[in-house]
Amino acid sequence: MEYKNPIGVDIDLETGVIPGAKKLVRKLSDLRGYFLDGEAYNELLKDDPVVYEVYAVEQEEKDGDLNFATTVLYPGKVGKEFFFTKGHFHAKADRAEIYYGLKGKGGMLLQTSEGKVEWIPMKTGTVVYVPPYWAHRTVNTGNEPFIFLAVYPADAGHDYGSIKDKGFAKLVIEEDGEVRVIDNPRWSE
Ligand code: M6P
Ligand code: ZN
Repeated sequence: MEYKNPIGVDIDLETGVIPGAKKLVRKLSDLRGYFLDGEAYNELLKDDPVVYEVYAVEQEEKDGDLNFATTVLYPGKVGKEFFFTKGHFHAKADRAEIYYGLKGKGGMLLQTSEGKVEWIPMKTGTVVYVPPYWAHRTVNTGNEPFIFLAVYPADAGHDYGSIKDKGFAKLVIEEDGEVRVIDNPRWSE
């Protein structure tokens, strides 16, 4: 038996940084086609802001092992639509995931391949269980970075395809100073 070494790391709860983790940066230009308001997207693209960063500690893609990652999702909007992560199904679609809110506020959109959708608000201390077969996207509805931890099977993988093509059935927007979860006018099953 080959034993791996256990890991203990301290997440910086102010910045979300996991020391030694692999850092991934997603800028607005990486999210082309994701937001409803194309004009607002092109305008903001001149600055190409960072939308989110991921600090991931990942293992080989083996059954039974676990990965963990923090995400720092910056505040911002494209038109009325709050900044969000791309969102994905798992490549192994039956793999579940746990999210834990560390800082800021936002929420998670979850959706099945049949288009059933749920919105779960999140703040510091919120745990979200993502069941098998649900796509998931996080949204920052506040005005500071929304930071959370995710724990997921090492062999889950990411399947971005259908979300990239079709989006979610709901959009999370700001209207009259309120957070609203509305039907996506461009949604088609
Ligand atoms: C969480 C986890 C990661 C994921 C990241 C960003 O940290 O679910 O697996 O990569 O969020 O989300 P996305 O991959 O959808 O851009
Ligand atoms: Zn996931």
